[in-house]
Amino acid sequence: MTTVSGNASGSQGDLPLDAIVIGAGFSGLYQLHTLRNDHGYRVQVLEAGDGVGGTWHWNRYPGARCDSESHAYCYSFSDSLTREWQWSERYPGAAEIVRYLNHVADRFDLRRDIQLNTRVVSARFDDDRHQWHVKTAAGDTFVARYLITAIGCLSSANVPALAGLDRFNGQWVHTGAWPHDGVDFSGRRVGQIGTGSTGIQAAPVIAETAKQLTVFQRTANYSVPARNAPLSDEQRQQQRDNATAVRELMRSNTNGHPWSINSESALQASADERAARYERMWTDGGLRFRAAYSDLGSNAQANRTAADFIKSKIRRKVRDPATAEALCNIDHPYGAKRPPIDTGYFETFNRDHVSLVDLKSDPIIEVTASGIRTESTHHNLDIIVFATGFDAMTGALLSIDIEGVGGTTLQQKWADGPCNYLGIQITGFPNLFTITGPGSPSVLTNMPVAIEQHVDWVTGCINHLQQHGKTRIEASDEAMTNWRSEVNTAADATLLPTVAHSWYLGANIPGKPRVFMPYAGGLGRFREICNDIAARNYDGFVIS
Ligand code: N01
Repeated sequence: MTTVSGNASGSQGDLPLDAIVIGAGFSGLYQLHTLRNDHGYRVQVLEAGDGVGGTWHWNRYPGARCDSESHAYCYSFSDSLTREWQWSERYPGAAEIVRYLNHVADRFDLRRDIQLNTRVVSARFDDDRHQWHVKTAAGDTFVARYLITAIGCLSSANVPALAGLDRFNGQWVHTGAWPHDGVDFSGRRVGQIGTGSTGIQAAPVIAETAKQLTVFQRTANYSVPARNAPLSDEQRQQQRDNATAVRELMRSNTNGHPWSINSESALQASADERAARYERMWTDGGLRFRAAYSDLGSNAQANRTAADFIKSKIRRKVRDPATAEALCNIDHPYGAKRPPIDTGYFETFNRDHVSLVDLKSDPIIEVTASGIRTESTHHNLDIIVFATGFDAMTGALLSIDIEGVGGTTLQQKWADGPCNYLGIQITGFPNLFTITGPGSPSVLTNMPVAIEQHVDWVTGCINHLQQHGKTRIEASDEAMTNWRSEVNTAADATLLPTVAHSWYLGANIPGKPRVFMPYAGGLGRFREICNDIAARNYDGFVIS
């Protein structure tokens, strides 16, 4: 066992590392860059994977592609990086994002402070010295003043506990931990469980080579065509020319995407106007369909107009009427669960070797040695693909044994669900910052924009402590309780909490406390709140 420590460039006297960052995805890379390159702190990044890339390092399933547009799904902190990097398609594929993040790691000389293949298993706060002691699976200990988790919101894979899975003689894989040497579907009978954003991306690509694909659907889902396409030189030039204006827009609007939400109500438009607008947005494709009217996210009646439009499109695409009805039997408002976008998802069900099993009417009983048995049928399978999502927002944090003041663990603190201040700090866990933690806008936004906001705020906070000779910051109980009600109030102004089975509420994980996790008040508003708190000497935090 080794203990690693070192001196910051004069910044913290004889203290060990200034900061330990867990994770080398979008958050971890930028946190390292800004703390070390911009401000001279000594930082160590610990990353479980054998490469940088975070989410995109692990999610290499067929069809893995970002739903945000490439010119927006990237860093904005460096103008020269923005000018240099050339995206190839409207939406970046997983491999291209991994290439981009590797480029960033090289471009900003980040690798020398990133230790790969290093899984953090525990972290303990030393209350006397105001330091975090972080242990890895290999038994090494790292010590630093600050601990920053940059471990992603969707990084703890959810494999449902299906009876008999251990007896299955074929291969099974989860999309969030995809084998890096790929999975060969050719000539194989594949069962895919899950029809969220991931499943909807994966099914059409798996169907291209599989002998047979059976999609097991528990909840039918909306999807709008992505309309992915290669970017022309002209489009790329236009994006570069507009980069500054688009960056300002993304930083100040609700969801961090490069568009504004139409300010008109769907209910004030005539039926013809609505149809024309939805048709236009459908043709343009992508997540911006949600921005067609101001009240789609907040008014059930307005939402139904968009939902009915999408269902009419699904019915037109899918030839078999029973399959079309099962795909349209959607039990929630459009956008109240994270809405996918797709490339040929519904059309895939017109292929002879692809079928849909509606688990609402024909639930899974067990996995057998040779497939999946539902109530009515045994489905013979060679490969099972779990596109069953994640223990979102808290799963990865709680998988590390984090011990705060007085030996209280994060598991104990969050036994009734996550509670923190601004998504970033938890009472009893001083000097711990959780980038895009529960209570932050994160998953309701275009992630890199939300990540940059959180990271910049943390860096500003650490600078503030440094400048004032302070070594400890902790959210107050009152601030944390108030933030919980702010998160609830913001959610209640939308249709998001009306869906009982969404992962936003933790409902996809048996036994997980039902707490609406992300902040739904919008990224622009969140940024103002965070800036205001910092300007008022970090109001709500106890600094010592
Ligand atoms: O996971 P999900 P995901 N038996 O939880 C089903 C982001 N993302 O990986 O709806 C049968 O959404 C479950 O059914 P139900 C994005 O934020 C981004 O698809 O719970 N089925 C559902 O159909 C997204 O929201 C990109 O009833 C079971 C599916 O599995 C988030 O990741 C691309 C089951 C899980 O859907 C997660 O998406 C992809 C069971 N026991 C994903 N358990 C980008 O482009 C679960 N299901 C950025």
